[in-house]
Amino acid sequence: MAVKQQAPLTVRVTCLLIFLLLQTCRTLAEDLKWDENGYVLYCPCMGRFGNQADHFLGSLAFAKMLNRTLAVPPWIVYRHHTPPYTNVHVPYSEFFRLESLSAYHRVVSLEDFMEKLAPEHWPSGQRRAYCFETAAQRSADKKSCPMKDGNPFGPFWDNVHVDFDQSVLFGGISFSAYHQPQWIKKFPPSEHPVLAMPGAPAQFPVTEEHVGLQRYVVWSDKMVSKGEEHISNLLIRPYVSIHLRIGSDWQNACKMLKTGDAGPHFMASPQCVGYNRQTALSLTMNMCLPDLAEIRRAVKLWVKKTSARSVYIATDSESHSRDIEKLFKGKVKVVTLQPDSAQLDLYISGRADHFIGNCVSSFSAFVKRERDVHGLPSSFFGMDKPGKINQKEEL
Ligand code: GFB
Repeated sequence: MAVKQQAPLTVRVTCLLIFLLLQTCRTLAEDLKWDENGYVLYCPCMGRFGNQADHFLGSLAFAKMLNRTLAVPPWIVYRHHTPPYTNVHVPYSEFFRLESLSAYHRVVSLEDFMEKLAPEHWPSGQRRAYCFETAAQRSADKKSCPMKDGNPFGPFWDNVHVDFDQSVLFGGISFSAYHQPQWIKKFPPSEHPVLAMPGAPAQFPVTEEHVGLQRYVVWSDKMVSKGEEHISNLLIRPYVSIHLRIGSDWQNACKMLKTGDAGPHFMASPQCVGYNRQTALSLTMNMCLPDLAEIRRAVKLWVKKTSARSVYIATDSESHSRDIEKLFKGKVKVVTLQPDSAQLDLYISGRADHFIGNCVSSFSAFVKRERDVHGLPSSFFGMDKPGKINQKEEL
């Protein structure tokens, strides 16, 4: 009699787990049901990662305020100097867990919305764009929302194969909670199921009340394992991470401080000078564009305070790693990633024992918010204690 041989237990358990995983994935994908409360769609068309992240938090809050599902857009990554030389649209879930957002509010990825819901519920021919009357002034007939005019607008909607058929204009209304009743009255979901906008329905920088939403922006498993691998292979704890935002575009932006064209509220600066315009601290040049002396001073201070054994440098330009190495006569390991990766820099900085950021940069602001969520300490160049200008600079 032939005896039927069974696969070893480990193989059977693995197969069962794979089967269950596939089933769960299939259920999640098939479970997408149309939300009668409506949707918010937008293009993260302003700025690069840090700007888009600030806008994302406000947009999430806006969708919740209107009780609509947020169609989470991909990140727009600009590749002007490296192949493919066009914008890359990176799905949100490549960097972060989409599921973690659900603890705050209902979300669906824009890609899933387009693939699974739009064909039936938002078919082409019935796609309305919503924008401020002032934005429509830029169009040729002054009545159309400039949804696809230029870069990154056109490529963004082309990426999900969307053309707009009609425009709905509005005015005298803002994205803040103050105008919630007007939004609901003006655009009931029964008549306006999909509010698709040319830009984020949010302020930049993120408002103080929405800073805490960062807790729902949780790194994807892939990013965690890549990031942790880099930390354990390259760094020795405790480590201090610094963000050097010193490239040419930044040098130009910070010139506005010298010419007096920028007040204390300049780009992401409310994070360190304070959100209240009346009581905001002044913004010094070292807080925007720290010189080498300030970089060395701050690094030395925090390495000493934390007894750091390594320093991680995230930079958009020069790393100054030699200068920093010299400060510690080879006793502290100095690390910078080559080739650089914006998201790995953010991840590694987020996990450091201390972080020195740039007060004006929204790239630094992402790290600062995440660290605040986890109760980890941060400071800024030119501001050792957030909310208190360094003594010497005040003079
Ligand atoms: O993130 P972001 O909006 O911050 O834009 P800011 C800066 C971009 O520069 C990042 C790169 O998204 C990265 O692509 N970058 C900056 C870095 N610092 C680093 C770094 O430490 N490591 C790596 N790998 N990349 C705003 C822009 O930048 O600055 C606006 O969004 C405008 O469009 C303004 O240009 C002047 O708030 O610093």
